[in-house]
Amino acid sequence: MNHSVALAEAARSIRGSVQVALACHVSPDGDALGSMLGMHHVLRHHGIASVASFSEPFVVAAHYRELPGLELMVPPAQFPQNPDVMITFDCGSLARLGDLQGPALAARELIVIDHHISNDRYGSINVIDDRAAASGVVVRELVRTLGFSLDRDAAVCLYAALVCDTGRFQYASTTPEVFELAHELVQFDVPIPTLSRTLFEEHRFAYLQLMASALQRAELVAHERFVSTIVTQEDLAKFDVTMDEVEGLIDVIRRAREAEVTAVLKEEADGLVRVSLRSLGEVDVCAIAQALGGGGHKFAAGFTAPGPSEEIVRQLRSAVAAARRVSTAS
Ligand SMILES: [Mn+2]
Repeated sequence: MNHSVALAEAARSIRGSVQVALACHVSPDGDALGSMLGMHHVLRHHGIASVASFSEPFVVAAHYRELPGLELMVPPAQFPQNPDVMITFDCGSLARLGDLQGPALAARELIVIDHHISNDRYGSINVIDDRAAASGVVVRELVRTLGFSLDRDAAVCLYAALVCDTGRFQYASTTPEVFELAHELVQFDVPIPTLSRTLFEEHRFAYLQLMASALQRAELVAHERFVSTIVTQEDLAKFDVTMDEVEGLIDVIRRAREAEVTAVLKEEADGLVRVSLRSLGEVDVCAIAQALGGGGHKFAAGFTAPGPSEEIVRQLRSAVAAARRVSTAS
């Protein structure tokens, strides 16, 4: 099914539905929340009942608090068990739906809206554009295909999706089309300074101190062009910070000029380690993450693995070294 056929199929299915159930990936980021809530606003605005949620832990990180419609979401326990039409946003695999995998498997129609190259196409309709800068871009296309209009709240949500996944219009994904969409969205009274400050700039002082300690602990392997750090449960307790506040840490670590690949390892309470990876482009971190059970994009990917963290760092170092050997040989 090509992309425009998939869009048309998705639109047909949504129009014929009595209720649409929306879900995004666990521990949602700005694109996951923004693309899902953007669609939620549009559907409600056009008289289509919709319900939106994501898996436990059902907590939105504080820096997303300016996204309109957070209060319209329901906890996953209130999500329909057998949805007629379900749409997932920015979610590359069923597993990333967490508690909402059951409803996804039970849904009569499952529409997958995504831009991850690693997406395993688990839907009955897969609207996946790996060249799109954000899932929010795909949502804009779907809204257009539906013949629906954006409203102010939807525009703010899609703008948040776009700025988060392009790193504020700085990553390689920042194409002329991205600026065209941004141009369209900012016609809707988007609170740009407030969003910029809350999404990217502002942190609790306690987090800044945790960051200082994580930076001090960071290890650079200069000859492998690899830098990494670890955030432990002890750190969280010591500084009174929650793991969802730590999301932006990698954007500081990856500034190391000596590094091509950056890894941040977060030791979760259940003993699993959540790993985020970034690359400047020479190394395909999506391939590394996929080999370790995760996924993502060429420049930004992640996976979850049992610890200990030191062992994961060793695995990553050899994977990065192997990838660099391949890329320098070709
Ligand atoms: Mn995304």
